[in-house]
Amino acid sequence: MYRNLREFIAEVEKLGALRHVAGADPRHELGGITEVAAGMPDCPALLFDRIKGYPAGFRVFTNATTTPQRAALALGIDPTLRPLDALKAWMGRRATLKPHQPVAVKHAPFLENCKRGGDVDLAKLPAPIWHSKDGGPFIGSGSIVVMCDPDSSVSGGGWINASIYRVQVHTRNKVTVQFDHQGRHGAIIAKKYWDAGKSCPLAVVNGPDPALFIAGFEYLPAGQSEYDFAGAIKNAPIEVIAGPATGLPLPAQAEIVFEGMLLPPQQETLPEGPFGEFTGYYAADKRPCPVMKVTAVHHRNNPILLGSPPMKPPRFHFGLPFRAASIWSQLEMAGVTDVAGVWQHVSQLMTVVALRQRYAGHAKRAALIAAANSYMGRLVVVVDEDVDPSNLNDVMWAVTTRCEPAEQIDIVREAWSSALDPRIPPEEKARGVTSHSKAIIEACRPFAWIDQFPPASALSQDEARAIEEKWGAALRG
Ligand SMILES: Cc1cc2nc3c(=O)[nH]c(=O)nc-3n(C[C@H](O)[C@H](O)[C@H](O)COP(=O)(O)O)c2cc1C
Ligand SMILES: [Mn+2]
Repeated sequence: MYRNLREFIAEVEKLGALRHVAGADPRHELGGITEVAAGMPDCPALLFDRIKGYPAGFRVFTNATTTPQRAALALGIDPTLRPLDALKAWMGRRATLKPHQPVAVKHAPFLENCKRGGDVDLAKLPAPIWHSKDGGPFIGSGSIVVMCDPDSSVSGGGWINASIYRVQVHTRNKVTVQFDHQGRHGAIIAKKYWDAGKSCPLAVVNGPDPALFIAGFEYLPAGQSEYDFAGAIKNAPIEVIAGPATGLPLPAQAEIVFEGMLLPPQQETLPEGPFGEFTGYYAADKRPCPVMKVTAVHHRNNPILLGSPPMKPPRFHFGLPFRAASIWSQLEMAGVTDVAGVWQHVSQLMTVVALRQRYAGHAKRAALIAAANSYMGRLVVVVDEDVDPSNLNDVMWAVTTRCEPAEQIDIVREAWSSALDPRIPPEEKARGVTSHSKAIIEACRPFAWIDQFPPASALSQDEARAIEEKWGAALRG
């Protein structure tokens, strides 16, 4: 498996999925190219070089894991599997992953170039302004923020949290780190330092390898390190080295690393954002945000920044809906049998569960569990097992032919959303409302007369696959 971002990029190139782009402007153009490419049927990964205003060799890599194929590659799962089979393979593996602790190494390529104190100048790095109305350049769109819980200690092998929070560049040595809510592990850890009247030591890892990028997105229990999860994905420990400024264990294979202090908000904040969001809107305004004073910057020669700007759906950071894999596994843990698949569409704003109904209420039971765990999603659909939940056309066929709206749509009120929800009315948002309602669409054949439901005329998925195997070559010509 790839050892770092560079080896991953080489694997992507071998699959024929990498495009090289020279001469793009980091102000709006680089983000625009990324968005257009993400909307193309093959959604290529992009390696930008000769970025306008920056020396050749300072590169930005985008659309890293945006297809099912590259998301599978990042997990070490066969990239030729059908997307639902790949997600199922991941769901099974995820449930049995054994945390793999990092291993300390003596050398880190990112120490090839180091600047400390007054020599720090973040303007030397190509941080793109991704979307036209963004409040500024964001170096951290796919970067990992590393902190150590003060109730443990770095030397004592304390809890290292390493997850993704966006990072905006403000001055030559100041960036902001944005927590969506106060329950984020980074927010909880920082507050412990601040409450003790201290700044919080932290590092921002730009250009992490994709296993860390995926781990940084997972909801892990407090106390569990994303490093251990990334190691488990790779079945090899993440190599770490103590940061020269903070002593924090930093991924030795990273491309660009900042170290510094997150200042107590009573001391300083800066207006952060706005930033184009994954829903395809700017639903959250500029707001005061914790400031990181950067005291050291390190980078490899010819560094590569991993960029993962949010984009209008269906474009999403990950081509396999990882949160759907968690819901699938939660359904199994809760004892819901016969789940054929779970998928999310519209950048995780719509969840679909497919199952073979065995008893009255089976489908609704699954739907309620899925709804409870669908972050910001207004739509949960349950379909029968013959419908491929990853195929939106198939799902809509079931919705339009098996669901009687007057009987099979339920609304759950005051459910889990966030301040990024574009549909919460302004006056409610101003009051701090972050909930919304969710529709559950039961697009299953009604269980009471399931045996009398008209049989489907189309081939089953297995029959279609058998035909494809036997006749596919003739059909493709
Ligand atoms: C590309 C990307 C950007 C993200 N940006 C943010 C962000 O700016 N703030 C935030 O709180 N969560 C963000 N998230 C979500 C968190 O990384 C994710 O929920 C993670 O599980 C939080 O980790 P924690 O449980 O250690 O706090 C982002 C996720 C991705 C994939
Ligand atoms: Mn965490």
